[in-house]
Amino acid sequence: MTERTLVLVKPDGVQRQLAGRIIARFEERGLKIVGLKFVKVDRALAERHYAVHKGKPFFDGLVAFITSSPLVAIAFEGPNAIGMVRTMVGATKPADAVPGTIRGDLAVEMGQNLIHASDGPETAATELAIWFRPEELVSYEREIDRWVRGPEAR
Ligand code: IDP
Ligand code: MG
Repeated sequence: MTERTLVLVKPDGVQRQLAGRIIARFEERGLKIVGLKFVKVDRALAERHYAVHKGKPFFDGLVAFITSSPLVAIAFEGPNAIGMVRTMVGATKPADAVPGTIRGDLAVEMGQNLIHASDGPETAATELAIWFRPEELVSYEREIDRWVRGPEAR
């Protein structure tokens, strides 16, 4: 099923100048960019995005970090995109993230694990609405998509 999911290249990714490389990994896989923006996050947006973690011991540090410096927000679309992106991102704790995943290749610190990715269909819908206005998510067809849809689409 075609899905859309939210990816954030968090401030550590921008600071380490890895934003392009991280976006490229999803692009190379074949996921389609349907929204993209560079954002200096304020506290209200950070608290909305991480509302599920409110009250946890790491919440204040997480909000402080994500508001400290700009990030890149991307909406990706593709077959089973939500789970596919999570698999590519790897475990939250970089020590547990297997090589080949983005965190497993590029991160060592839990608080600087480079990426946020929606963890299910409900969160993807909620998070995409937090980060993008409807008109900022663009539907378009690539030439290769016609081959996926079958002969009558070509
Ligand atoms: P996820 O990013 O893999 O979905 P979540 O459990 O949703 O992981 O946590 C959100 C973010 O909060 C993590 O990516 C990480 O940066 C941070 N975080 C989660 N748990 C801890 C912790 O125990 N200590 C410090 N930071 C944490
Ligand atoms: Mg999460």
